[in-house]
Amino acid sequence: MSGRSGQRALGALGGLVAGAAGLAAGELASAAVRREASPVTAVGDAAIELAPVGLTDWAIDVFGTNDKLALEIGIVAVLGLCAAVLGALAPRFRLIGPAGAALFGLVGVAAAVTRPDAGGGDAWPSVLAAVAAGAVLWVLAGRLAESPDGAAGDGDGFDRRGFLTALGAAAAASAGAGLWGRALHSADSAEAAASRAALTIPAPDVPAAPVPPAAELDVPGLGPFLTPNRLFYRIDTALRVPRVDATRWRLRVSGRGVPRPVTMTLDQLLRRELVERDITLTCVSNPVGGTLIGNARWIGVQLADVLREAGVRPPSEGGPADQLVARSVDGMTLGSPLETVMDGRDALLAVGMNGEPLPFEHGFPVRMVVPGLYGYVSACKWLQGLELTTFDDFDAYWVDRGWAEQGPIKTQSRIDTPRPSSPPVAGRVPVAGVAWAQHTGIERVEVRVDDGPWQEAELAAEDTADTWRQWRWDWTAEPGEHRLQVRATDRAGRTQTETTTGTAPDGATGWHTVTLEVREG
Ligand SMILES: Nc1nc2c(c(=O)[nH]1)N[C@H]1C(S)=C(S)[C@@H](COP(=O)(O)O)O[C@H]1N2
Ligand SMILES: [Mo]
Repeated sequence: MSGRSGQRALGALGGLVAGAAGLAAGELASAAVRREASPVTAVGDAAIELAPVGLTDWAIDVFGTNDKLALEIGIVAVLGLCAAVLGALAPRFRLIGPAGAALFGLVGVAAAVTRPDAGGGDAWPSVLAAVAAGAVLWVLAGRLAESPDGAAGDGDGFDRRGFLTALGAAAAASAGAGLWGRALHSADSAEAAASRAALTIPAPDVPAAPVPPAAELDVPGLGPFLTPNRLFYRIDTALRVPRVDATRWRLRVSGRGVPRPVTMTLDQLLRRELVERDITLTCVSNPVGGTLIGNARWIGVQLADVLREAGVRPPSEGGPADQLVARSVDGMTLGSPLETVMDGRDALLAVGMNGEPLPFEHGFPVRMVVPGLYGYVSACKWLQGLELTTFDDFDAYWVDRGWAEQGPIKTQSRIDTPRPSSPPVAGRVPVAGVAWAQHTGIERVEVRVDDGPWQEAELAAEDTADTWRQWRWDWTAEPGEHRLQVRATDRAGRTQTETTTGTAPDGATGWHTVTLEVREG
């Protein structure tokens, strides 16, 4: 290796270590401030917020629930690449290290202080990260540049041994600081975990009837009627799942037409009448045939009761507000039509999900669930505030990004089996899936093969109108390629339209279509 290229390679290595030092300093400092103020998290959160809807939808499609991990890896990779380039140039242009670090620091600061839930100290982790990275790069570059022509006696024209010693020291210090920061973060989240472990949700005052056994069909390939929590889809913008300490949680109800604003603790919430309800939650980003839907047994408090106590009246009773904005601890806002959440349906402030406190991923300690509304206009996780306002005065997060103000769930159906990945053998093939029209109920499901006549499927027993419904239809399948389609009709008499639309702005339409090859028997 010639002296020059050796120097550049070592410089790049130095750049990487300087970058790592910056990340470690940011991690450690954010433990003292707020873990969401860590530069990578802040920049990631900002990227999610600024990304056009098409891009986030694409990311959900490609990476699914790993979309956030992909984003973090992407950010660290870009950072690493830039750090290596800066490091390679630094021995010859000493100022480039501190200048580059300052630039990245500024990006971090800008991202951190513009988070909706930013606190006063949120700029510090990025500032300290930049100082650490800039300083390490300055020192390392100095070792590479210092000795003119073989002064260190190793023939490379620079102080290789001095450089490697400093590099090792910087790497060790970064690893130490990074691990220390991680340990502090996990101590914080241990408090939240302890508060969850200590929480016993009282038995509901109004239990749900048991799920009728006939609501669940015994067809291989058909999922369970109640979706276990670990299989429940997860959609949110949180790069780090908020871990709220339940003992410190408060809910505030305030805003227009709230004569008696309320603040309550979790204990106070749990002392109210608890109801148990089965409700199927659906994401507006669920494509036709998609999996962003799940059905759970929730325990919670009737939201309308809490609102009434605060003196809230819906528009039909002359109340001045028509929008209920739910705000989460991470600054997310979701806006629901007030008339809908107060129309007598089981709009819940939920604390329990399938027999346990809400998992952190699903909104611990309290979230909203409203049957019949897509999650983005109703299902606020990590809830901390309910603000009464009007749709004219306030656009919630997703509405600001082009999604519809109103998000009633569209009647839909899905074929779960057979699927092209496990093609069936000719003969009698059970075709089965789910259909949903929350708060209206499913009236009929029909299946057709190769554009033939629609055939009525057998419906499983209904649990409630707020839950999905399984269905099956027995197909005498001939070998060869075939196309299966399904459509549902709800109890309001609406049959799913054939017209295919994407998920934006208010939910996908069209018939789920499965094309597969039936094998010879
Ligand atoms: N705080 C917060 N709540 C949120 C979201 C979010 O990004 N942040 N996403 C909403 C969306 S779009 C959906 S579909 C549901 C998903 O709930 P789940 O992740 O428990 O399935 O949560 C809703 N509540
Ligand atoms: Mo969603």
